[in-house]
Amino acid sequence: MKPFQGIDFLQLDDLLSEDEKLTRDTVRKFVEREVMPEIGDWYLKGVFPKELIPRFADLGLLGSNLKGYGCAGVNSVTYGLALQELERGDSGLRSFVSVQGALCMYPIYTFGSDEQKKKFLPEMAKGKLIGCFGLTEPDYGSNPSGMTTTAKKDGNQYVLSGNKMWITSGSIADLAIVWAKLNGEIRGFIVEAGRAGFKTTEMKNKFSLRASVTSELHFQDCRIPAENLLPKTEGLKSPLMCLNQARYGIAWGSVGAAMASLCEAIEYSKERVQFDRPIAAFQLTQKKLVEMLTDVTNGQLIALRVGRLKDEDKAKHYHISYAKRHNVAMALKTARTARSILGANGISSDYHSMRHACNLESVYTYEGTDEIHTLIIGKELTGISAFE
Ligand code: TGC
Ligand code: FAD
Repeated sequence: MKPFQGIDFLQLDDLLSEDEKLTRDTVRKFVEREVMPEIGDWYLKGVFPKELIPRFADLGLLGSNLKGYGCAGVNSVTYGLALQELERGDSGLRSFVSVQGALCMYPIYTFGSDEQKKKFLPEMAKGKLIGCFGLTEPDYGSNPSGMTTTAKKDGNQYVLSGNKMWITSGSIADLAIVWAKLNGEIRGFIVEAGRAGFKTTEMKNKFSLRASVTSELHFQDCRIPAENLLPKTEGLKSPLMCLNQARYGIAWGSVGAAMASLCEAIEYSKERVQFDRPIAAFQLTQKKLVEMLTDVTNGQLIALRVGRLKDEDKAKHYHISYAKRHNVAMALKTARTARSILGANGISSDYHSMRHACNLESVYTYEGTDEIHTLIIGKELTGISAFE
């Protein structure tokens, strides 16, 4: 297979700075050399490649858009382009980096005390401490405000009880950012692995995101020091602010998975001969490819525009919902269409589009389902909330 060239039909590279392109190309080469030869095997075996964590750190990918504490401090577009390249490898790798940076380092950075920031962020940027983010519960997914996990103050400790489910990196994490109700208000807590009363169970039987660890977290009268409360958290708004960061990254990452699928389909269709002609010569195939190209290019434009808005501090949560919703649905459709162009070969792990499609089924659901983002945008459009 040829090295990945990307897709840039509307010459969007002209809108990127040299630094942005350099980061994109560096991560692209890393994925080409260190991910693509192995990813099919990792996926089939259901293994997350932990050996890549130091490489993510070397490349400055962990908390890369945060400033100080050993983080790279890049702008939102550079951050997005890096996630695009990672997810062109596999959504599970992008998931790991999103959770570490947007869902664990960001809340410590934004809601933490100076001591918490100094203690955790530099080690997390180096990949020496791994984080997970526990919001979802067995009975509260789309509606996290109903969560039943509680925290109670007892002297200079908090006591946590409850269960979290579908938690990325849960069983390999050194610390969990856990959202629980304290006197009825949602607050964030840092729970270090190994605390008495805190256990994790890996969820193994997945068809999707197989190269990523997904776990349940169990808290049974788990005592943590009072200083592990994230002091500036207040209500559901705090975890939703973290989700904005991660959803933004997904808007770029999903473009990467779509670009990978389109490139694979173009290349395959030029080589595969049926009825004495490459299948790329058939009008129906060309129509599929052109529609995929149009969808991918629209996704690129959306990600770039929302990235620039974010860098100007003008991105609202509904802009991010728009980008996540459009780009994930677009990527899922693109990956499925690419798989159809590959015929039976498309179901083999020698090719990538079907793995992307299987992964994107999770991406369509996590970080707010497609329906939830539809309703967030619907609320902005009409002024009426469908949730109340
Ligand atoms: P609602 O009353 O609308 O809002 C409560 C407060 O929050 C504010 N707000 C936001 N703030 C920041 N960012 C946002 N996106 C916000 N959305 C709302 C809102 O203004 C209000 O503030 P205030 O000051 O008035 O208190 O809350 P609601 O209970 O009606 O819920 C709204 C809803 C449904 C949109 C929200 O619950 C939601 O987004 N649900 C989806 C849950 C979700 O996305 N879970 C993701 C879990 S983490 C995950 O999936 C990680 S996957 C990781 C990986 O592997 O990549
Ligand atoms: P439900 O909320 O039960 O939804 C089921 C269906 O009902 C969906 O189609 C939904 O859109 C629809 N629905 C619900 N409410 C409405 C409504 N008001 N109007 C219309 N339709 C509605 N969570 C974490 O906290 N941390 C993680 O690290 C994490 N990682 C994940 C990794 C993977 C691989 C997966 C699959 C999930 C992960 N999640 C994580 C959980 C994820 O965020 C939830 O699955 C998601 O928020 C949806 O919740 P649910 O699965 O309970 O579905």
